[in-house]
Amino acid sequence: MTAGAKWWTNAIFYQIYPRSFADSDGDGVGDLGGVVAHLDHLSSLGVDAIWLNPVTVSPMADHGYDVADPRDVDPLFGGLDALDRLVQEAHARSIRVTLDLVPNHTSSQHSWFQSALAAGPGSAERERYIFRDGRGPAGEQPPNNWVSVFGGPAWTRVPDGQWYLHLFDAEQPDLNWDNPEVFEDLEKTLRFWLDRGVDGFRIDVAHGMSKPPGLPDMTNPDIEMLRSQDDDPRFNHEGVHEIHRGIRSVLDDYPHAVSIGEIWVFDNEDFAKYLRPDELHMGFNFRLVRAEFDAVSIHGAIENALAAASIEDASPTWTLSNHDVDREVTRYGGGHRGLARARAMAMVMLALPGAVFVYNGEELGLPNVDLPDEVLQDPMWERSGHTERGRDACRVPMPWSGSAPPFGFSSNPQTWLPIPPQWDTLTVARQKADPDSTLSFFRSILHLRRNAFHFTENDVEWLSLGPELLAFFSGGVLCVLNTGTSERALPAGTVIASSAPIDGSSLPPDSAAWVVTA
Ligand code: TEU
Repeated sequence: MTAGAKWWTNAIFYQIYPRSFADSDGDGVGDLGGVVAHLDHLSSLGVDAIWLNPVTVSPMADHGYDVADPRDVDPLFGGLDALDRLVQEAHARSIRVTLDLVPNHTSSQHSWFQSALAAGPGSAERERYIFRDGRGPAGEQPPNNWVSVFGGPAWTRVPDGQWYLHLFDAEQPDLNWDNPEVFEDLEKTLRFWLDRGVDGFRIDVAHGMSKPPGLPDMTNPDIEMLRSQDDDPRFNHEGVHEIHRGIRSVLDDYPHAVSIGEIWVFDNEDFAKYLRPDELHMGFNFRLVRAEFDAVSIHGAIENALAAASIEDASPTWTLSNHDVDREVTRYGGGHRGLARARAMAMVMLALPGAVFVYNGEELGLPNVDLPDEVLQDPMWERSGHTERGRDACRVPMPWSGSAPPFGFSSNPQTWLPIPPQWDTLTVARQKADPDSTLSFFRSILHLRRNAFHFTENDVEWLSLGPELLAFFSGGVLCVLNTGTSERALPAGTVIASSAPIDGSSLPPDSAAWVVTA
């Protein structure tokens, strides 16, 4: 680390989806006690920080992203005491804890929304959300044509005839960020957690919150679910930056704390605006998630992500998967080939300067799971009229040990999503004992990222080794990826790691190597 660099500059974050990590109380749903029980797993990976998906009080319509009380922990996850204990135990192992903050919307069960429903049109209570009269002679049409990210209209009508906006599920009404009370309450939430020793926040839908005056129609309401466009009026409105400045002014009172925005904005200049010195510390850049397994596509994603962060001299960020996208093993084709490519891409990601985010199960090489209709829980499934299966497939609980489900995840055989029996070969216990496993591979490359790379700048030096080869020097190490179909020669040097067995002089298809050339 350079002098004055913040702890997150080249940090390894490990994302925990709490429902799916480990269950300590036998209800079949993961909880914070489960996280504490498995902190050794995180220590052995050598992660610097945890990002916990929401654990605040919630009816769980969107598994915690519908927050009913932002300043308390849901009993399902063990309550506030369990979080305090996690923070303490993680800190004792030098692991930081960052929470998910959900400022765009609340749960419809939040006391504010319940009072807004009771108080009626024109009331101060309704001004905390986005209520409007409908269009058409009797107001029977929604106020505009916006669609929900999860499918269907973004408006729901209440019994007195008004409509309220929800960019996500109907149980997630959007807050009215033009109302100063909304920021005042968020400030309380930020200080509440930071005063308890939390190390920062991943900010949900950080490109949302602010809405354009008059709520103009979308030009493309037929947009795919979970997608938005840079000129989409639902997101990335200029007013969002004032909100981030407000958040930053609070975080600056806690210099140890980091903010990382979930920013689904692809124009580099627009993306960088979120990273100005008085806004977010870092922003998730999703180009690598969207890249094909193809040297040109990956090169473009890395170049753009580096360029976007460098506009404001921010740390770049890298992620291959999270709880909203298909697992990379599946995205890259599934089976042996998907796994080989996922391992190779992990080496590309871990060779890059900046913060990296590993999603729980990625270190085991977990694929998506084909789940039967009757177990699906993502609100997208219902809202899409059963045409989109949603994100459950990448949220299946972690297999820890044993030879049959629930694989030590829970004492309860009824886990919130079923774990496939085929995962007996993928458990942590089994992989730990096998030096050639994906887990052993991850441990070794994570360790090497910390010890063999010396990142001094947020840039890489590209090498041209031929088509279908991606090659770059970074932190003093050469990373080479072969996205072609034939074995290719490696430059001379010492191979310090490879994603597949290699003889030292050539690189098989679908694999990567780190080479020290000096
Ligand atoms: O995700 C936001 C989300 O759904 C994006 O994938 C979406 O495509 C984008 O906003 C469009 O620009 C976050 C959480 O990660 C997700 O799990 C939640 O369901 C969602 O917010 C609602 O809180």
